[in-house]
Amino acid sequence: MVTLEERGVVAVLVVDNPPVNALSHGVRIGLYEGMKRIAADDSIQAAVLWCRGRTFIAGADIREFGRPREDPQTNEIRSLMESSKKPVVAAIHGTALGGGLETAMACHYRVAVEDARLGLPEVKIGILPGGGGTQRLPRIVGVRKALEMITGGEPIGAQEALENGLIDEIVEGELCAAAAAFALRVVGEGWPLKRVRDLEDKLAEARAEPGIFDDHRRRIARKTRGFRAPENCIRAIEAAVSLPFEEGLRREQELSAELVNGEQAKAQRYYFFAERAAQKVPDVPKETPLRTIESAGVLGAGTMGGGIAMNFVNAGIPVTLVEVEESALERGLAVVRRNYERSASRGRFSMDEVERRMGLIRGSVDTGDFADCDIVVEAVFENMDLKKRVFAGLDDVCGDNAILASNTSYLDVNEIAAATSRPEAVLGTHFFSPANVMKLVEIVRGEKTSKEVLATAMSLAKRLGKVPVVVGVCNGFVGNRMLAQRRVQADRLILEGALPWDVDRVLYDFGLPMGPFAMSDLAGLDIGWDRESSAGRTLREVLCERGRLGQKSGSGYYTYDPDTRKSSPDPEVESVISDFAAAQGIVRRQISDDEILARCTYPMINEGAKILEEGIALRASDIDVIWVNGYGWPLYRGGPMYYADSIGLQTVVAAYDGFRDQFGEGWETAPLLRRLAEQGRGFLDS
Ligand code: T1G
Ligand code: NAD
Repeated sequence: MVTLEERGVVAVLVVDNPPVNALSHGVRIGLYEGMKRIAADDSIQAAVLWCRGRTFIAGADIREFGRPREDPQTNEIRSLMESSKKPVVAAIHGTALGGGLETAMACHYRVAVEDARLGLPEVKIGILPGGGGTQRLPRIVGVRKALEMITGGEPIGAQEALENGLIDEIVEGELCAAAAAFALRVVGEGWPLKRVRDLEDKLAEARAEPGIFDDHRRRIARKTRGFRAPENCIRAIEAAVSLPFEEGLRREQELSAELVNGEQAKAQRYYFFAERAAQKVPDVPKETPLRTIESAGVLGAGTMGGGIAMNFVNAGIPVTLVEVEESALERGLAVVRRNYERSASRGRFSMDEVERRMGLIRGSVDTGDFADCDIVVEAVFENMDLKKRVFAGLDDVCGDNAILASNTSYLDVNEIAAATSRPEAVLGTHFFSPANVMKLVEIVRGEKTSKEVLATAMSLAKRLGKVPVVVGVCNGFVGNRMLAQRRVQADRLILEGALPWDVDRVLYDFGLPMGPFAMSDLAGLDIGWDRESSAGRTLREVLCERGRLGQKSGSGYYTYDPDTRKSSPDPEVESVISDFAAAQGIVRRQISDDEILARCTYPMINEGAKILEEGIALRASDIDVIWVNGYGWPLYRGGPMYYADSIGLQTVVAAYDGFRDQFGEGWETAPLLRRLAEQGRGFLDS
């Protein structure tokens, strides 16, 4: 996995461990022995660390986690490099991540190609950079930048790395040769061997700013709620500032050990591979030819259409956005513009960039303008007759090779496809709201959707920076179908005795971004509500009749402060609920938090089992990817199916049986769930 190639007096350590040159055991042995040889061989004056294939070392081998790591350890290798008497230069292309960047930081110099990316993403898999990263990065880029990079986990580009001192030069031409030339310059001009461990000035700056860590804690509190790793990352960086290097390294090890074998890291590691597995469709091979997508169309410029158009624009794909009439088009375009202007005002890009992006959108009220689009995504009202009509129209105006996609949330994609002469080119692309932000896209595969069209949609979604997951046709697909089960229970719980804020609190504390009632208030209680036919049949109807339409009307399940928009529980809602329950003959009782959690999550798990049995989802882990990306299921709990396995399917089934005895109908377990529980198995090992 590692060879030593000599280029005159420069020895090149060549790592070749596809696909991402991870620091597997063989690589560690090769690097260790290579460094020993370099030290011993008098004809060698400098060394370059360079990787074959598509990337520099992308980190530790995640597959080796969870068992003891065999010697040599990477820290020993890094120590050999850093203390080498001959200069060592890292030559970076692709991504230098995690243990890869940590190794590069143990080199004396780093050079990179223009499009290289560098980062410490460990926090995303629930751990911290345990190879000296928390000690070396702040010494190079400063504490503030290191905090941001290590607790955020996002890589930075070569240009930014250069500005922050993380690399010494951006090189052009053949990387390995350029790095060897750089190493010769170091030797020839007698440059000092920069040992990162000895750098002090950036740490001194931070010592003069004692509030720096707590500021950062406050800044990331909302985003990292419930996660353990970010706090340990911060503590390790604090140690870099307050302790000598070797002691800092030991502290990093302790803080790392607290995380590595913990439940969160296990769940997040599982999720890392789940997301990658979701990109594979068993009967659609990697070699499936793709259709070319150079231009897109979006029909409907409402809530979803505008956001979907932004996704294309952000990826540099020109969009034709069509509405029924000018006024609706103008409204839609104004929302898009406002979103971009907000990003610009936050410093994400310039006002010129706003204009450039807006310039990629051609607004129109004529579907004839879709004629040259390679794909059209429909986002009109959720109504089957309307969808069939517009698809028949799209079929007429679009080119023979165009893909026709629907953003429907619930409707039968096969029926929509049948309205066209090209059902093989029709599928669902179910984006989530806000469409320009949420990563999930359920790719709904119709009975007749061709493999080529499916593969093209998957690849396109990735190009848009999304996480696509293939699902089959059924009411609500995977995500919304499971959500509906939770909704049924949430609505019952508040009649039986819980209050909306109890249910929301339990789910929030579980780690979800908000509970079902806060969510209703946000979306509006009047979706699908009709004043004319409303007759107080459901609690929601009663609230709407009282003008409580949700956040937009200042009250819904909660009451909202007109200035701060902060929500608070409302006695009126409490009395509406108890009156409504009384009218239905329901005697309210005390309901525990445990019951709330079980009744909200277990029916989702049960529905997930049905979805698997019906083949609507290809694998249990796909369901988890959907819930993490589309609904904010806490990553550190892996997803609902992983969660089910972690509490044990027998526990779920026993609770279900209990609820069936208590409530009767509606509590039948899915056969797959019962079968696996009886066999003592989980969804993920089935
Ligand atoms: N270990 C093992 N396998 C890995 C891997 C890794 N680190 N990274 C990727 N793979 C596999 C992946 O499962 C997939 O396999 C294939 O490589 C291609 O990946 C001490 C302890 C590098 C940006 O977290 O972010 O260092 O599905 O589809 O989109 O501090 O992979 O084909 O069988 O994602 O081009 C820190 C994780 C480790 C980097 C490439 N490093 N990787 O993206 O391809 S912890 C990471 C990525 C650490 C030290 C600690 C991305 C990528 P298969 P892919 P890609
Ligand atoms: P919306 O009401 O905000 O927008 C729909 C737009 O379509 C309106 O601007 C309307 O003028 C336009 N329209 C209607 N008929 C048209 C036609 N024949 N030609 C051109 N434009 C037409 O609706 P939305 O929330 O954006 O939902 C659109 C679709 O996305 C629906 O199928 C919905 O189920 C789905 N969806 C919505 C959400 C969400 O949270 N809002 C999430 C996922 C999916």
